[in-house]
Amino acid sequence: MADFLSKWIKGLDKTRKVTFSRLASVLGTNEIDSYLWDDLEAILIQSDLGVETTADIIRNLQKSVTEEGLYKASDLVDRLKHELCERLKECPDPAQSSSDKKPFVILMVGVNGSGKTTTTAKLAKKYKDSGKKVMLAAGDTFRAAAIDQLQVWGDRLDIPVISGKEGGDSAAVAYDAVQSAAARGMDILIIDTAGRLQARSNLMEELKKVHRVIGKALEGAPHATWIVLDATTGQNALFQAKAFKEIVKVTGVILAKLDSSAKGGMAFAIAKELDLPIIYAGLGEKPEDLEQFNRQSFVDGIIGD
Ligand SMILES: Nc1nc2c(ncn2[C@@H]2O[C@H](COP(=O)(O)OP(=O)(O)OP(=O)(O)O)[C@@H](O)[C@H]2O)c(=O)[nH]1
Ligand SMILES: [Mg+2]
Repeated sequence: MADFLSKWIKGLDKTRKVTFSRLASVLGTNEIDSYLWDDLEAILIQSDLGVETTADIIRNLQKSVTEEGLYKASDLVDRLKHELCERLKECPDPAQSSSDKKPFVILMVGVNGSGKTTTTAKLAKKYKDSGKKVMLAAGDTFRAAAIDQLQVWGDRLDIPVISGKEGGDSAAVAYDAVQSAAARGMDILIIDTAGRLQARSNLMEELKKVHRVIGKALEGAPHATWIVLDATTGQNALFQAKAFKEIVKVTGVILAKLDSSAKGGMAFAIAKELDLPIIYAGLGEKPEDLEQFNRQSFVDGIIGD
């Protein structure tokens, strides 16, 4: 099996085993009957797909059964995979392809503990490995430990980190970092920020300021604003993302901790309700455990063979 595919299969182990594995018995050797539709509906809803998406998929499958005269449940497997794939949006990483925006500035946002700093490090490694000059900025000035955490990653990956003082102004750190990245001819600057709950309006206002100040330092920046969502929180993450979208122009989602989640099905709800592409998926804690989101690999990972 291709290396990247086995990463998806392994990374989606929990989601597959806890929820989608029951598909095997439902879509096994039986004939298609009304029990099957009930079972299928229950599995898809329990897999965090959301009620509407589930109803939509069932409707389309039933239509193809009538139109094509299918009677074996196993004939539905490929059609189900197709239905699932169709509902996901993927998008190539703009930072990998853009050469006219230099530095390409990425702002990382999300609630506390969602995986922002780890994902920032993973991205930095990926870009560096592809030959780009990368810089990091420790925009989380709330805790000294947060600044240290990013610095440790920077040392490990041999990537420069711009940071301010604990308790300092995170917008000022972001501003300095953009200027420094431009002066030093960096290709990519990734700005990590402090975790903030969407209900804390003062912190959300601060994020707005960080976003605005980055644009003052470099016109058009940030070129990408990615929200890191913790896949273990399931559909809860949707509310967070909606709130962040109202504050700053979020351009994509990174789904972290898919490997520790049984709720990978939330990816479908993200696609439906947020109208944002998933750019990357976190499939483990190590720096190399970040994969560009690929909908076919994702669906193969949750359904298996
Ligand atoms: N298994 C797994 N763990 C992850 C992944 N991404 C992050 N983590 C873990 O999640 C925890 C929190 O990660 P951080 O990167 O510190 O999260 P954060 O969003 O920066 O947290 P705050 O700065 O406190 O808001 C750490 O223990 C990470 O190792 C992932 O893709 N898979
Ligand atoms: Mg952090």
